[in-house]
Amino acid sequence: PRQDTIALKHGAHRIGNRTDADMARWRSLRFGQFIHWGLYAIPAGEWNGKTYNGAAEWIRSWKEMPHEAYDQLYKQFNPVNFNPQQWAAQAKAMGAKYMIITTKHHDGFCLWPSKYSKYTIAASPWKKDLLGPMIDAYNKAGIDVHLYFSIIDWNHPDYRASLKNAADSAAGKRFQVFVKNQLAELLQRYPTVKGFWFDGTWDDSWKNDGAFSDELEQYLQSLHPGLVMGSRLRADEKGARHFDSNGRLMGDYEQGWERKLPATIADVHGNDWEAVMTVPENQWGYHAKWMGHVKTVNEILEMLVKSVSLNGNFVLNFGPKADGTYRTEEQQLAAGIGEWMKVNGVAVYDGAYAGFEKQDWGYYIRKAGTDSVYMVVFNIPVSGSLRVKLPARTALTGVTMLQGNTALTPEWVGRNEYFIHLQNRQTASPVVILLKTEKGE
Ligand code: JFZ
Repeated sequence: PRQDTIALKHGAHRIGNRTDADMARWRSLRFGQFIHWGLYAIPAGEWNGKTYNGAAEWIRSWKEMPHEAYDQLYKQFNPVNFNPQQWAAQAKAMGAKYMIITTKHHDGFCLWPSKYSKYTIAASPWKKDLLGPMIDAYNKAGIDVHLYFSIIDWNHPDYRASLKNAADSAAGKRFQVFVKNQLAELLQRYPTVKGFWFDGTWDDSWKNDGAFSDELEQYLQSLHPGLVMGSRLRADEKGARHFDSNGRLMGDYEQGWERKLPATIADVHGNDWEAVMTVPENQWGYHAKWMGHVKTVNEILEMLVKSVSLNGNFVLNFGPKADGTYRTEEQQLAAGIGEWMKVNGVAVYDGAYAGFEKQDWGYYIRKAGTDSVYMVVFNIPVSGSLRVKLPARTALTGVTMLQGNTALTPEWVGRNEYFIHLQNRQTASPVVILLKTEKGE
């Protein structure tokens, strides 16, 4: 193993991926649903007849919208059509195995009745807890729940982006106590949660106190052993984020893949990782007017499959409306993904990097720890023939297309190379082919 050159107290505390059962479970789920839901769903990207071109959940920071106006929105938050069972059923039908919910975004509004803040769902016309029923419904549907929590809090009087004087430092200390209290409260109220998804950790006040985020991570682990927390939480004592000053990953998985994916297995350095993706270019919360390109079912499936083929998890974001319903585009997308997953999801769950030479037709995924490798074909070549190059001393013993459970006869080309002929097969969605292979001498 490589020698670390810099002595760190608050750097990585583990080399290599976690090997415990809680982490193995998270890793096996592979497909998650992100939900951004909060007060920003009310303006929905519009204020005074003008459209905000930025991300809807950031509208409070738009110069056109006065903070005072935004900070009164909680008086209108009343999701009368909120049906957590329906939300969970939709996620389950899509094939998601875990869900991440914004308990509190940068605006500071809490979806649970926190006793440490007045700016919560309890103060809204809805009055009742939203998180509890949501977590219950998802858990009942067999879906794990993780909690998104923003460190940036635009509503809290003690939040500072940077600490410039003694008064700021005192506020910063009070804010740290507040954060610790809220997180402990969440774990105590919702003991089935599997992890935290931290965000808003890029300000100097946070980056420059690596000792605190390190202590916080250990505190949360002590309250709730097994919790999964990504690399976005911590900084080391030199202010390095995600990777410490020796280049080692902090936290349980690499959490920097935001609206982008690694290109090759070399890009993930052997670490667990997760990508989060928006449906339009960059909207997390509900925006009434999606602008620009909106991703299709096949595009999302390709991102999911590519992620799993590179040992990662993939999380697709939804931004429900203020009344608790989903826009039609998201409903249709979820249904379309689910239709494919019903037949082909077996290639995704518990999937891993296969170790086969990548071909242009798509991606290989290995069912972790087995000899089963799936080909997920996105590009059928003009010839109709898919090249399969097995590793040395490996024989191909079976080829089955999942759709229709059709056995295919491969053509042996030479050495460990084969062709699988799809001829001029037409397909509207990715084709999955299960390869059975055997290691020889
Ligand atoms: C953050 C939030 O500001 C945003 O509203 C949303 O919640 C998203 C999931 O997270 O945005 C980020 C965070 C990190 C990066 C980019 C946008 N990043 O690491 O490139």
